Amino acid sequence: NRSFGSIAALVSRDRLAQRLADMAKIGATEKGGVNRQALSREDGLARALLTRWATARGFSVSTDGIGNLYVRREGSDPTLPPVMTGSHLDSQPTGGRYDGVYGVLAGFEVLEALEDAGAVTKHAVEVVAWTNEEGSRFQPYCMGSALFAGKMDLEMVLACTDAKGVSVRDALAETLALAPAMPVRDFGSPAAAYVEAHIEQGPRLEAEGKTIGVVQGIQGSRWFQVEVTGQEAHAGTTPHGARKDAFQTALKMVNALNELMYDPDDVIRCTFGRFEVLPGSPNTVPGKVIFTIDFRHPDAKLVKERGDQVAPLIHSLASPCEVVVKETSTTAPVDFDAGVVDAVREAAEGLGYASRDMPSGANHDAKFMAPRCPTGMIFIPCRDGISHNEVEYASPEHCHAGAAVLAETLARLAG
Ligand code: HGY
Ligand code: MN
Ligand code: MN
Ligand code: MN
Repeated sequence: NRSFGSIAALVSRDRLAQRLADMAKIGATEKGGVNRQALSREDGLARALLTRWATARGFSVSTDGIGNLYVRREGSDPTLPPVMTGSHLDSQPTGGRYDGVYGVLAGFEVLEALEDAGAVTKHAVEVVAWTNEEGSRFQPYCMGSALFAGKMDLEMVLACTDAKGVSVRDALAETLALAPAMPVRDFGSPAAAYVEAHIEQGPRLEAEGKTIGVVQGIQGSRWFQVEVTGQEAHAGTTPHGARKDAFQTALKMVNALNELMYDPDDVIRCTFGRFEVLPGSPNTVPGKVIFTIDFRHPDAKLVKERGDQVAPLIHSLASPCEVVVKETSTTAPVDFDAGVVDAVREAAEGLGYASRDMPSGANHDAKFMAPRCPTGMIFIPCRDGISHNEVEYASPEHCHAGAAVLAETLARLAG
């Protein structure tokens, strides 16, 4: 009962740009980015703002045991599962104004366009703001979508603590208190499909002058946390032969891991994002080092085989210190549903946007939705391909284009 493009025509570039600007005020940093870490006060304020916007438009809101925030526009057939979209409101400590937020607000813009059109969809359409996609403050990442998909245990997640020892359980209670009370749903409610819009966080679309990325899937990734324990000692009096120097031991491990992960084709990704040397005093031999490993690759076999060598290699280099290696996340590569991928490509072509098929190097909540229901993603370019950085930027035109493609894709899937 709707012609192609009729919903996209009501997607407003300026309304979306304004909501992105309003949301970016929460946790705004000096350099124009955001620090809105998972289950922080800023995260709670962002959820409260989205909740206010949703109820002002007559959409219903609900949450679940980990604080995922669902904004729902009813369909004509309540027996059908919703078509879902969304992303995350939490950010890196020095994050940008678009990573995650764009997908939540592009989804919200689609709900508004459907409402403005007085459109009747068979399926309800829901926008989700997933809890802790980033995994920066609390590991593992994607706690919200993983629990929704039945891939993590709630008690284990609630017991996770940040570097200061604050638990997810306590942080969640504080965050939820900042938004109005709302109905709580169980995990694992059915979904007819899930489509997530996101900035590319890489340089390809911009380099090729393409507006839309038709995402084929997401590479595999394995995260480790390594704790090396040696013995604090006096820097002036302790012979090197008598030291249990946690830094020197960790350094050997990192050098060996760099060799293990060396890839002349530059496809492997291996990042030591956190590296803490304690106590951090110039004249005390380091007694403890904590470091993280973020290893990724598109090939499932290589992710398994190369990833399985990490812990044994680290243990083989531990002496004279002690070492504990924790694997905090393991996710295999996922391929998105061909039907949804085609729907995204046809929407982009139908609306006249230059597009290209491409993989995702970044993890997304769509990784956990893919085994649950037909899933796909839409990328838009971001300037210089920069993300996880306060200078992250996507133009209003590209934000609008992604939301228009999302609108037509969701309208088609919602019937
Ligand atoms: O780490 C990731 O890939 C995601 O952007 N948080
Ligand atoms: Mn993201
Ligand atoms: Mn991110
Ligand atoms: Mn993500």
